[in-house]
Amino acid sequence: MNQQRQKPHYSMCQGFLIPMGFPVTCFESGLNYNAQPEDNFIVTYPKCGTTWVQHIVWMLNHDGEPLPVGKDINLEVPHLEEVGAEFVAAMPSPRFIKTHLPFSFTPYCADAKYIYIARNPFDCVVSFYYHTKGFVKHYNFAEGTFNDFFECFIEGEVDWGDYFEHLLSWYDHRQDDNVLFITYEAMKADTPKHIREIANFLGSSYLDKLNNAEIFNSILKHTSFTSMSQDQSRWSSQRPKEMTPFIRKGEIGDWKNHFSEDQIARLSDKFRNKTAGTDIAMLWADLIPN
Ligand code: PPS
Repeated sequence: MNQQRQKPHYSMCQGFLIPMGFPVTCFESGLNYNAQPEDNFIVTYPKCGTTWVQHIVWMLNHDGEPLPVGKDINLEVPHLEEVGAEFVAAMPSPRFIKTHLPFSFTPYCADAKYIYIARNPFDCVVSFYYHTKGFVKHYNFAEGTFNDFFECFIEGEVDWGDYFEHLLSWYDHRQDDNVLFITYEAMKADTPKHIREIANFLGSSYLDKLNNAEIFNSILKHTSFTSMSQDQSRWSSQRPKEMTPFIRKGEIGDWKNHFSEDQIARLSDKFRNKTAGTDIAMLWADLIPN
């Protein structure tokens, strides 16, 4: 019997679907934030490694101290579209700011820095599914299935829009001086190297901190999947306790436990079509189907 497909619920702002809990006025003002030369943006399509990098930069900025319980990473390294421009502008400089916006919508300043993290779309959609199911008051999708969500994702009918449009918009800028383009998978393969790369990109004062072995080891330890799995209210205070945790599996290839043959073929086709003429497939050469 054909069951009717469920869809997450969203609000709408400036052509974007947004989670229902996000004040539309904040989203709108976030788009108009006046980026400053000392701003550092962490930019991702949802579920591609944002929180991991938010915590790395927060710890770099706090001499290796982990984010204490009771604080919320999305206020410390605030999510621009959630808190709005006024909140971000009132922060002391240098600011560290999270955004999920595609390049053309991201507030731009030639002297600001942008760290972009990409993750393969197969694992991204699985992570995004659990996210959407879990934040009940944002999406009202607690009963939705992976099949339901997959259809929304492949049509680009999810919050922040189409995965591929987002990736392509930033991939075009991967060699800009003020952009650091990394992948979630590369970070997992060699985390110390990428923590160094992030620190180096932020500036010599951050890189110097890593010469202190205590600071470096503390950052490595407290930003590991195991450490970040603890005290998760730091990253997801609004997630009901009974739902799948926000820091969920942190694996490469979990998509194999969720996709049907047909879904593999359809997402692979979309991947091929959307990225034709680029070498994006090389980012995940051994990880995803041709
Ligand atoms: S969000 O909601 O867009 O900000 O989510 P985001 O932080 O981008 O992505 C969440 C996924 O990242 C995984 N994660 C990590 N993986 C490895 N190491 C560390 N330290 C880490 N921290 C977060 C998290 O588990 C989500 O992926 P899945 O596949 O769902 O586990």
